[in-house]
Amino acid sequence: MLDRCLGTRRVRQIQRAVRHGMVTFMCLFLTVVVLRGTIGAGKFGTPEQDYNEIRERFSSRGRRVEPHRVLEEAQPEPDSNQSNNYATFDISKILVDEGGDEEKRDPNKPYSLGPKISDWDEQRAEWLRKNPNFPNFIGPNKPRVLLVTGSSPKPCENPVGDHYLLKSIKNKIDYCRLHGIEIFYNMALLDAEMAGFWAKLPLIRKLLLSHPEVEFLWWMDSDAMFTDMAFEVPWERYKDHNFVMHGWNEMVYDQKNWIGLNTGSFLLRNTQWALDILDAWAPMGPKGKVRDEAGKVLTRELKDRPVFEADDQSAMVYLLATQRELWGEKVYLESAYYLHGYWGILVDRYEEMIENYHPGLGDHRWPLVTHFVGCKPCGKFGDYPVERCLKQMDRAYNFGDNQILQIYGFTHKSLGSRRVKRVRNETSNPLEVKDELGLLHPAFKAVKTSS
Ligand SMILES: [Mn+2]
Repeated sequence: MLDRCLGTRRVRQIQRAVRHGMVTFMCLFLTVVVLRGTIGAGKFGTPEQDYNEIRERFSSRGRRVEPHRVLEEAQPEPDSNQSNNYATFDISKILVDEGGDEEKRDPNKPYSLGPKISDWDEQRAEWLRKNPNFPNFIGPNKPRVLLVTGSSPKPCENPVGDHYLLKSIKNKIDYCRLHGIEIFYNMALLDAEMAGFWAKLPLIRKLLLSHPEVEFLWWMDSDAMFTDMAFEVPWERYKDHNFVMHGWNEMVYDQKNWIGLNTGSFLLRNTQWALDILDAWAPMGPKGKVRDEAGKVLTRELKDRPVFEADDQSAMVYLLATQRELWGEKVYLESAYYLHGYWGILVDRYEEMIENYHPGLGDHRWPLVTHFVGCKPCGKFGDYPVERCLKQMDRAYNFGDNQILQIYGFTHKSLGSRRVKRVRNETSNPLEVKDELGLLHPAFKAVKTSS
């Protein structure tokens, strides 16, 4: 049919051209295959080729250093969005703060932490009865405890703050692991109105209600660290109390001193009573006019309080001092050991403590907690010189960490040193080693078994 249309000679010409084209294509294909094998194929190469290429790129002594430098110089400056340098990257580029969608509360309505609950004790008792595998006591006189701490959802306002937060949570993890305590680290602001020192209130309520198996919630600030890893809280002492804070009755009830108690480290029993005191505590919290006006009342009514917006600690002193008959009976102000210990009076005495005493005492001889009140390690400005704060936080951390390291036969070279040294020789009978403080298998960590 083609013959009839184009003539025999023309057909033969076309056939010849097709054959030539196929030969040319085969040559091209073979050229590509050969080149691919000799000069490398970049992203499409074998893993080995890719590895060699990466190694050459990052090796300053590579065989192809000179040609590479020429190539790099010829390349245009990379877009700053594409830089591999973490040190110069502006973190604010990826921090997205979706604002504006918060529902505004009616400022005329009083603030509330949540729907009114008045039968929590019954609800919780029923739940515990139905869930025997989640007992609120994990041993005789050993309540199930949840330690709650946290920090801002944003990176710290100074370059080392997050490192100190890391040390602080590592310190708490160590204590909690040794003492069979669960831990919750919060980084979410659950209620924008309760930002700052008030953020713990909505969080605590939420956790109490979600975890009926938890008997005690232990709040601890991120600027507080455990310095006595061997001290077990005397739970038995609080069997008739719902709220334990470090403090003194006279300073709170008689003097109404704003530092008569501390809310940086406290124990709260999971009860209806706890929900009620949270409700009574919260109204001074909402930021803005409410918090500012409440601050004036607190400064006027409490002893030695500076002028500033309402804070949770002052509000608690005020609540207890003005409504002692309502709350006082179930509040235990502890001063026999440092559930909270002010760092200013402790950190310079660590060497003296090591010289004369031993962990497990929890009090002025070996404080359970060292709390860096006023240091603001994650902020821009604190109330004390930064150098003193950071240096002493390192010392407190190492003081506590030495008790962890001794379990494994090590210790920090000094309280100011990150470096460690061996204090025990290795042994071929590792299970016969008993650590000095008995922290490897302490009685207070033992869990009851259903036998
Ligand atoms: Mn604090």
